[in-house]
Amino acid sequence: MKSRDKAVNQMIKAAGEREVETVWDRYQTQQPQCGFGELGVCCRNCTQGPCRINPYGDGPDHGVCGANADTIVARNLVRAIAAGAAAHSGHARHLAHALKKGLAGKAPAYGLKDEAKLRALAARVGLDPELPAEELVNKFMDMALEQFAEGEGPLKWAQSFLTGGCGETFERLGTMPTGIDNTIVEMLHRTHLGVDADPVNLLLAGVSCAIADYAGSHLATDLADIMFGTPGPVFSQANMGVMKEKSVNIALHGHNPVLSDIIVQEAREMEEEARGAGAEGINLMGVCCTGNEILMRHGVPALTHSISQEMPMLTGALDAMVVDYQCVYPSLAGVAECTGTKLITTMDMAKISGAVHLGMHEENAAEKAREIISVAIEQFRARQGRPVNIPSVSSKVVAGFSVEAIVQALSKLDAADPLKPVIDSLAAGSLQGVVLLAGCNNVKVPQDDSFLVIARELAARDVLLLATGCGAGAYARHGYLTPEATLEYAGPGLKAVLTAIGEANGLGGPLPLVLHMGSCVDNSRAVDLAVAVADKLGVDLNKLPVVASAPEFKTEKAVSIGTYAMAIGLPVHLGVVPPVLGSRLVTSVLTEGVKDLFGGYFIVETDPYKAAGAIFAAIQERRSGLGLPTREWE
Ligand code: NFS
Ligand code: SF4
Repeated sequence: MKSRDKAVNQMIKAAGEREVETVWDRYQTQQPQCGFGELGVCCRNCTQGPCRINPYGDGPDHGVCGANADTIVARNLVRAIAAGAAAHSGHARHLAHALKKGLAGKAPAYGLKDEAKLRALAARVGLDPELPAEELVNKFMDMALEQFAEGEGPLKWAQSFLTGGCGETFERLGTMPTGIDNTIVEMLHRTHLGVDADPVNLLLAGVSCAIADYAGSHLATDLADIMFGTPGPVFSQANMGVMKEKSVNIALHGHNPVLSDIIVQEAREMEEEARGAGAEGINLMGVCCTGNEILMRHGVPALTHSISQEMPMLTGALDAMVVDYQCVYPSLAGVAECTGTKLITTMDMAKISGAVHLGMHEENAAEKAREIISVAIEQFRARQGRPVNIPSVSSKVVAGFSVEAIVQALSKLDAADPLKPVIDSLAAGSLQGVVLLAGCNNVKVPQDDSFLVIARELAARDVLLLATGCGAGAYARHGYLTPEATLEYAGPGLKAVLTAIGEANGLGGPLPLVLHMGSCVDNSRAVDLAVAVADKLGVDLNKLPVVASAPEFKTEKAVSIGTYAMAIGLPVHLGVVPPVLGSRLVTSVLTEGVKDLFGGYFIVETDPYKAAGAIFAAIQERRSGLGLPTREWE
């Protein structure tokens, strides 16, 4: 089985018929994959290599320079964390530049949209929230940009948004970053030939980089909210059935709302032009995290996610796929050529040969957005008369659960103390705990399977589920972001809690089984929620019955997120084995040693049923630590 998604399977069949190569075909041609790479024991950090260590003892146990398996595995892992942090913080930096230019009158598409969010954030980072808006936003932006440079003390965006206990732990262990960029750059330095060869020292630096990743992610979420609005509940749809044969179908793929949000705004103005070309209208849809951003803020339907990103083109009805950066497969160019879709790259730092490049800059965002939409309209004209094969598979979706939206919904139960109903339910055991399901799909796992199994197993046992990234996308495509899913899969305690909140908000039924909190940078939203609960209880995050899980993770960004989730004190389940098993030392530090230092730790389990059991056990351990009633796995 390649995917649990019916629409994806229909398109895999279509790909076979048309002899279009997909991610699953290429995975086959890569077999057998390199065992040294899988274990993390190969090094290419200098030209004396590549070196590899035989972990079974019947081959070299040192590289040419003398680095052993522990050093090599640790170095490879922490470089991945640095790359992830660079990606998330690059996304934040891009938004910061856009808003800064917008405020200076140089980029008319950008400005302050959500003043209430700005004021709330300002209070958190120590600015006077009562300042006039214009003065405040400028001060805020100066401070935001300072996060990238090396400062004197602890990184403000890490310290201000975590518990006091986290900050103290990071200071004590020397893992609190002083700036985002210098922390990432130092990792490249450390992992150069002949610098840091102490695996534990390297891993601690990896944690520091991951905390910088958290700060960068939080900043990305914050800036997107103040520029484009903080999400609130939206109703939409997901999966390839959202394509419309008679409309101009445009998929927006990548991560940064810096362009996609503007395209959503401009498309509203260009409906006439589309109708002039014989279309019924413009049909925007999202892929991956750019898709999550515009679903959360505008209710734009979610088309597909992660490993199935090639599939929508095979319908023959996709006129354009517009990409920004991250998680965009270069293979899209080849598929687009076969299916006639215009693949449009938009960032000068992320081009793909074979694609049309329309380089977007902050100054010309709206103009470029219109140019992009015009290309799609032309392609719509060109495809008339050709058959399409759109799977009639789609699900209802309720999304938009920012922390603000969740608190707002909870305030209908208790206006004075919105978190109280959740905390009371956790204490009483009608809610056992909270699990954040995050991360990618991975070609090594049948698409969505682990996400779905873990959610069903945990929901039935009264665990509250949050989701982000392509994980949230998986739940969207399978109908798990609906009240119906709550009625079908939730255990009695969870059902009662979600129903009470839903009814207090006039929904006439429960909240969805899984709450979609946004893209992968929006994991910071889930952390905010956990921090609010921890602060209210007066305990640290590493005491809460809260677990993170990345059942099908793939990217370096996901490695970085998993590491910060561990560092702030959460048990973190990984459903794909990370390339560390070549070092017993590194493996034991990550699964056990870190527990004493941070409270969080990694649970590696590829079987989703066993993983659900392990996650539930981690929740019970936390409950018992807090003196709360525990439950057996039944
Ligand atoms: Ni997250 Fe989002 Fe998806 Fe994975 Fe990629 S799109 S940022 S990294 S694949 S979840
Ligand atoms: Fe080999 Fe050391 Fe060079 Fe790595 S840094 S390739 S282990 S010699």
